[in-house]
Amino acid sequence: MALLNILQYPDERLHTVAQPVAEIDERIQILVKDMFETMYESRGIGLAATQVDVHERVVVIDLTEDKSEPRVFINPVIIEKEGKTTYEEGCLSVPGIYDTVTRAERVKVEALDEKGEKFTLEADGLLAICIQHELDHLMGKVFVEHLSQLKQNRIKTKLKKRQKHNL
Ligand code: QAP
Ligand code: CO
Repeated sequence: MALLNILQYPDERLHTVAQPVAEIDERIQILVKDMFETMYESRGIGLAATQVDVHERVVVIDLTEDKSEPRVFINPVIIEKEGKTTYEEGCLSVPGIYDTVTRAERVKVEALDEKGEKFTLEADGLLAICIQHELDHLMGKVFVEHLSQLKQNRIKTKLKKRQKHNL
């Protein structure tokens, strides 16, 4: 297993649109394992392949404290959305920054699991928010892009300063 490097906003590679996974082979299974290890190590609840500079439609999510409910979404598509909800979101690619985003309250998602089996999931609550946040990453969108341009500029300046400082 291996820890992967997480791209930090405003890295332009976070705006890459991911391609569908063509075949769920050993390479994808290793990627999924490494993404879980990386997410758990940084105490996240969701990670998209885009964030580790792999531009294929792979997402991992585990909302639990004890790593007991790992969920894999390969080639996920949201097929239904309902309602509206707001949540104070964060992101492993935007460390230390949290702000309120409005999204659908419930989603129905179709995807493949790590064995290539197709499944459909109806989600609400935090899981629905996390699925939408991670699928945004696969489309090259970071949660701060739901905020005002003024807030985006402030966050960019803050993170660039911090990254320079840590060189
Ligand atoms: C996306 O976010 C998400 O700033 C997953 O210092 C967020 O795992 C979905 C994290 C909110 C739904 C609701 C962020 C860890 C983790 C940080 C994360 C940090 C350390 C964020
Ligand atoms: Co994120």
